[in-house]
Amino acid sequence: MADAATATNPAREAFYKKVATKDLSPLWTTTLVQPEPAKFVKARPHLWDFDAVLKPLLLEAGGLITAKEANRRVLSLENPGFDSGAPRILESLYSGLQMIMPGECAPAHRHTPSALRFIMEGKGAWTAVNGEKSFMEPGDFIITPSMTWHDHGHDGDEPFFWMDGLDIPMVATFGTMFFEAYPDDRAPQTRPAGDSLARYGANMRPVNESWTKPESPIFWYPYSRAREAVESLKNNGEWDPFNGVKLEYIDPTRGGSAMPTISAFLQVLPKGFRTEVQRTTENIVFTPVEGTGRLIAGEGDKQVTISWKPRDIFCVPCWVPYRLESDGEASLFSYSDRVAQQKLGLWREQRGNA
Ligand code: GTQ
Repeated sequence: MADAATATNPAREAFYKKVATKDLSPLWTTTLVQPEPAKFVKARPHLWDFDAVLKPLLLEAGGLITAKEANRRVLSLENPGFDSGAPRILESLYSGLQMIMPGECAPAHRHTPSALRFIMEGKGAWTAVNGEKSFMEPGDFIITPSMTWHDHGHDGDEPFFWMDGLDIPMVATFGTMFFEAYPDDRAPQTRPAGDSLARYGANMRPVNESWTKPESPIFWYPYSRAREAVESLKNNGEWDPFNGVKLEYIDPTRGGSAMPTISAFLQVLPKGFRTEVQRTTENIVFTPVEGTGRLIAGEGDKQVTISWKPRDIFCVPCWVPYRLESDGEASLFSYSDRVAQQKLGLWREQRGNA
């Protein structure tokens, strides 16, 4: 803004006060449109430690409140760049860590935000989506599409942890927030476990069945299958210098992302790999499954080096340059708002230094 436009000027000040009483503001006194994301994006690269922080605090919460009382026993990840109160990990994305204890029920509900689960630790818990149960194993990726009934249960004998990724901030921007509780704790089971994967998960589809919804018909993407795919490509030695081997979870009926607003990926970095620097407008949440390494993110005096290990959760905000380093071989799950940005014509990337 030119100094002349904001310099003290009694006639202008009087005018600004007057327009404010009419629910108006002069655009020239505001900084609505910025030259680049760094001047606009508040989120910072940050890591939440699973073993030292998330798990012990959730276990403590387990002694204070049941899953049913809490509805969802979740600690929401609040990026330190934002004011507290409307939890989000990045400008457009929500992330939380959820724990369910043996025998507990997280009651059935549905909402307009789309959710994904990425399984961190435990045995014997399940999520039911649209009448179909998925038994969850560490590393599995599960989707809960917008307005599908879902409840979580646990038949095992140890605490069970998963990461929730939702598009809550995007839905909140539009104002299109709806939530309904199901009248009973459990929504009815109408299809056998594994049904959606059998129908659509074998590079085949049921004859005479059409699929027109904006999300994948598959709810459950087991880690074993995804890991096997990246392993084969890894063994063929085709490394992308920016991402190692990185595959996206897709909707097999269209070939696009599994969810309409969130993209999800599994990538492998070979032993001792250092990716080249890149930046994209994507807001990205990572959680390592196997291996340890570092995230180097930001520029100049804002650059940070963050060490990661399995089940930690870390984030890279829009347009922050970053690279990843692995010690031994590593695999990382990530989700981002890439598909939403691409649909809106906003996505861009820069590979290497400018
Ligand atoms: O499991 O449905 O972390 O509705 C936040 C909102 C989890 C869920 C969250 C939710 C859920």
